[in-house]
Amino acid sequence: MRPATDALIVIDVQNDFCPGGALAVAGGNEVVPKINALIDDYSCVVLTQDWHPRNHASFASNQGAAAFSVTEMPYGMQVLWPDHCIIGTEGAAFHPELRAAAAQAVIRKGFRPGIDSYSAFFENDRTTPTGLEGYLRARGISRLTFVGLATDFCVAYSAMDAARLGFDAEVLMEACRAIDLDGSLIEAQAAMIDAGVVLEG
Ligand code: VGL
Ligand code: ZN
Repeated sequence: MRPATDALIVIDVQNDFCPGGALAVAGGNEVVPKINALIDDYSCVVLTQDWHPRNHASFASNQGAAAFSVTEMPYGMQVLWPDHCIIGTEGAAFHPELRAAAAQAVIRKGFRPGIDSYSAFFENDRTTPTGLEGYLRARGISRLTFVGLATDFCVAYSAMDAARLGFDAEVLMEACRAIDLDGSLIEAQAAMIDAGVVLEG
């Protein structure tokens, strides 16, 4: 058992990011047994859930643009995604084999139509908080292990924000899978190391 100051942060292990889903990550389902095996070691387990309204600005279909193209939003550059993780749908549900009932908190993100939210801590403007920081600090937690989907987007943004906020942040790479769009995985790995995130496994 890890000390009470440690938390496991499980990023977006949802049907739409697994094979057969709307924004499938290769091997996304493979993280599920690995994460399930870690859960009992942590006294604090938090899940994040990508949670978008149908009119979300990050959907290519709402911008008349091609999926995986890039556009400029008021808050910066934004990849336009296939419609995914729509509020209340099966695609937005956690993978059925994930031990989701063991989590004490679920942080939903990306529910404001005009702004995406990769990080578990802040929306993509890098300033609007999700509330996770306060939750963890109130519980006296200082060390975070990140696992889940996708390594190069939501996991990386979350781990880098954690390091920036002063948490000890590690990413267990074997329990993550990447989208890997135009070298985004290599870039994200370098950026995480620069930010002081420890990459394990
Ligand atoms: C994610 C793209 C869009 C992720 C979420 O979970 O990494 N990526 N929405
Ligand atoms: Zn999303």
